[in-house]
Parts: sequence; C-alpha cells; structure tokens
Amino acid sequence: MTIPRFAALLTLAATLAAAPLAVAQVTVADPWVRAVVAGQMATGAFMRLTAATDAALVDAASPVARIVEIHEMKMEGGVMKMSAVDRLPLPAGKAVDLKPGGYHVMLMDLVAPLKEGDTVPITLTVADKAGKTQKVEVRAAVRALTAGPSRMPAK
Ligand SMILES: [Cu+2]
Repeated sequence: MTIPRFAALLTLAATLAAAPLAVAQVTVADPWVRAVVAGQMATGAFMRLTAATDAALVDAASPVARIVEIHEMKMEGGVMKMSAVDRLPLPAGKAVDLKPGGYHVMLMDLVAPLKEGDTVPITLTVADKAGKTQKVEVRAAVRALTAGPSRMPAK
C-alpha cells in the first residue's frame, strides 16, 4: 500500500517541478496527536495549516485509525458539540489552527493505543480552488493528555 502511494507522490513532485505550480502549497506546523488512555478508541490530531493560495482540507487518512474525519467543535446553545465537516477552508496566507476545542482531525476506531513519544503518519488531502487535490504527508508526535490548551471552558 505504502510503496505505490509513495511512487505516485514522487511522480507528482516531478510533474510539479517541471510545470508551473498548479496546486495549492500547504505548510503544516507543529502537528501533534493527543495520547489516549487504556480503552479509549478515538483521539484528535492538531496542527497549524497555512496555504499559499486559497485551498481547503478535504480529507485525511492515517494507518493508526480505521476512520478519520475532519471535525469541528463549537458551542451550540451552551453545549460543546463536535461534528464532521466535508471541507475546512484554508484562505491564502492565513494560518488555520486545528486545536483542542476547535477544528481537528478525528482519529477513530484506533488500530492500537497511542502513547506519548509515538509518531503518527497522517495523509491530508488538500484541494485548490479548481478542485485539484494534493496529498500532504504529516508526521505528528503523540503528546500527553494534558498537552496544549485542551481544557474545555468551565461553562
Ligand atoms: Cu472530533
């Protein structure tokens, strides 16, 4: 599975090097995944995404989880709710934070527990304005449960 995908990426890279840049360039900063406790089957991946041109995050995949979705958390009628979104807009030049309490990549039905110090490969699919997609490979460090501003608002 991994090798053909890698080959495809190399082909894409070669094509990009030869032609004017046609797909969105997205940079990923500080990717991390929250460690899970025993029995926990889902967790979130967080990072900062910045696209050079208008783009959107449209899909995510990881070998550590059987189901991966792009989620949004927001307050609705005083209750924090989490729901899947089809696409997360990445406006040109604007950093978009995936963080606890906001957008995140949801890793569900985990294949194995994720503990601090592990590295989680995540493949993001980004679409440009014309709908052309590009894969972005991310390696996220697993951090402890208490990492980051993860506390929910008290009320
Ligand atoms: Cu979620």
